[in-house]
Amino acid sequence: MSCYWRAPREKTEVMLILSTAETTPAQRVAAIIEAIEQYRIADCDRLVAEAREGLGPCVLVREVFGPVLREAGDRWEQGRFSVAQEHMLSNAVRRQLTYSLDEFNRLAPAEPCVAYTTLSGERHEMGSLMLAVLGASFGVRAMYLGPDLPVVEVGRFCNHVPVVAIAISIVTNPDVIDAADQLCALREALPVTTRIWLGGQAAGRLPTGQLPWDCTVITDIADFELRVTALRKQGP
Ligand code: B12
Repeated sequence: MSCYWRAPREKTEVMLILSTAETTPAQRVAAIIEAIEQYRIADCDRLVAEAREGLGPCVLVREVFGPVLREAGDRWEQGRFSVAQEHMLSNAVRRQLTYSLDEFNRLAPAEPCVAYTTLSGERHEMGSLMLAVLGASFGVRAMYLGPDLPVVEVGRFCNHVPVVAIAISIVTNPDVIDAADQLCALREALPVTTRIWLGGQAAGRLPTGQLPWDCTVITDIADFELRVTALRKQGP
């Protein structure tokens, strides 16, 4: 349990902020949103870090980081959060996810290895980073390449590093970023042995008939978990 006193903002206000093993994911989400609402950056950072320390990666991603990012993003779209507030959260979450990724990767063998990225024009990066953390937590080394990557660059990377699969996160409407064309070019740029995994909230809208032969659309995290677990058992 961690517990500390925050200096009161007004003479009458004394706030005890508690975070215990019993704090539910929904309470964590509400506390983080409240901290951002009031521009309490240090509290936001601390609450996000405590969520990572107190929860396993699946619950963390599905029940805290996913919902809190969506809530903050929706408020930003509605004009209720400023860009700076949205960035406060994204930065805090990104830092903690990167920390987790390093920790899990240190424990995972060098091979097999899966790379994670998004196509050119796709700036939504958090789903990809979260998936990399989940993959590494299942014991399969994760190379997070960052978002908005031209397929030529992805191909160049995979021709230097033995990557068994490249996981692509599709969030923006696939028509807008010509996802099918990019995926065909990606297939050409990759070694034949590298599989293409597709997922994310707009992956279901991909024109399946126009995709390269070996693209697999992974519809949920349970399916992803099965695939990375199979890779781990298979070994290098
Ligand atoms: C934050 C946000 C942004 C931020 C992104 C910041 C960042 N650094 O990532 C910014 C401000 C940049 C942004 C910009 C835009 N955004 Co935006 N954004 C969001 C928001 C609010 C949250 C997205 C997020 O981080 N989700 C959290 C993650 C964890 O969830 P996730 O991506 O679904 O990932 C999970 C799963 O899907 C899965 N997964 C993800 N990838 C993969 C891959 C594989 C292989 C597998 C198996 C699973 C998997 O695992 C993850 C963990 O569970 C959503 C709203 C929403 N309801 O989602 C809109 C949303 C995604 N954005 C939207 C839009 C339209 C835009 C803009 C076009 C807006 C504009 N007019 O400029 C631009 C486009 C930018 C671009 N070119 O990419 C739309 C997309 C609609 C569509 N499908 O076309 C949404 C849905 C908002 C809406 N209600 O309309 N956005």
